Amino acid sequence: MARRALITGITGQDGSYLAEHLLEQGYEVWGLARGQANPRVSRMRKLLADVHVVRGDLLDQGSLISAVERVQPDEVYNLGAISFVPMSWEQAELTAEVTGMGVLRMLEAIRVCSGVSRSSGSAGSSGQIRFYQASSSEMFGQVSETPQTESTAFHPRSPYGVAKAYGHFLTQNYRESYGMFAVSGILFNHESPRRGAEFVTRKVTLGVARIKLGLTAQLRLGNLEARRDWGFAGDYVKAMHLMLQAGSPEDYVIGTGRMKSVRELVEAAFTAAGLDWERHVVTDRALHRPAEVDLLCADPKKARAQLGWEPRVSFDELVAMMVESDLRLLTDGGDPDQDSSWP
Ligand code: NDP
Ligand code: GDR
Repeated sequence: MARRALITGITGQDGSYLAEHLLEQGYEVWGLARGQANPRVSRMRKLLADVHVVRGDLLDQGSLISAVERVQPDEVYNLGAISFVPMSWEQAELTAEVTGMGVLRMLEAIRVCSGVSRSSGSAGSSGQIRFYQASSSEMFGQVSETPQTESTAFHPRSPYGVAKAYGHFLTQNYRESYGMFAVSGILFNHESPRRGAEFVTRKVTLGVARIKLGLTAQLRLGNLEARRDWGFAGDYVKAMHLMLQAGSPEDYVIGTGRMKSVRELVEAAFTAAGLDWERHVVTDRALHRPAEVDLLCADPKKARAQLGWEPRVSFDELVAMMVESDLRLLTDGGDPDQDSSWP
């Protein structure tokens, strides 16, 4: 019988790549979708016709229990979150509820449905549901060492980072308290043509495409000096799957081990379209964050050694892929804020 996976955050960037990857592996894939008329759910249904949809919300404990009861998954991937860091200052409480407490609700749904009792603290005979939590390099925040490994201390710099740290420790705690197969992937920034337009990579590649096509002349950005370890989302979802196939439940850092600044990202994207960035980019203090994460760089040695995982797409290939995709999208008259932003 096909293995069954339940993915929260199915309408997001990673949800789509993970669903495609699991379908290729022969899984029956279920996506948890929220809202009564969520346009992102219709978009997802069009592109991922083989994914089954179950209704639920990370804010609603009962809905998660019902979803797990209905789907009876072998594996649960918790990708649902408020994931845009600036929004986490504006809606700090909601971020704590969805990105932090949502992890508790999902773990509780699994615990209850697998018959794991609080007192015995061990998995019931109904079989073990394996759980993946989407942890983030934002938990490192103000870094104490570079590159960052699985044992680097956390010093989150945003309500988002704090909420992710809660989910991370809770996942560890459910593993230790109940013997659950619950793991966290500490993933560094990963991007793709399906990245939301609010994140800096996509904002830049869409800006480049608009300037190239004469739709605008200027791109307004915040801090150009921040440095990140950027990889391709399609590579990273494979690591999520590998973590749940491992012999024992452990956490892993996933990234490329290479760091670039926002300035270098901008240069690469404008150059890919034959443009001079200095003629078009303006910086705006209003786009700086109350507390910035200056640099992040992964040490993915453990994932390479234990999972055999390697990133395949280089930074330059990623930027070229995104610029090309956005040029095609806008040339074809697509609206990046609507359904057509997905190739
Ligand atoms: P996206 O922002 O693209 O997707 C977020 C998903 O969360 C959407 O499907 C959204 O659904 C869903 N969601 C939001 N609120 C709720 C809720 N109340 N209940 C259920 N689902 C909800 O994120 P990514 O795909 O980029 O990232 C996936 C996960 O990985 C996130 O948890 C993110 O924080 C984490 N992460 C991402 C990294 C990256 O670089 N991309 C790096 C490290 C971690 P809806 O359509 O209904 O809004
Ligand atoms: P990040 O991604 O906060 O790292 O979180 P984002 O692309 O938003 O920012 C990266 C860096 O770019 C700087 N920056 C700008 N950012 C945005 N969005 N818009 C701008 O105009 C701009 N100008 C400069 C930022 O200050 C920052 O330093 C992403 C999300 O996917 C999280 O969910 C995930 O956990 C982390 O990556 C790892």
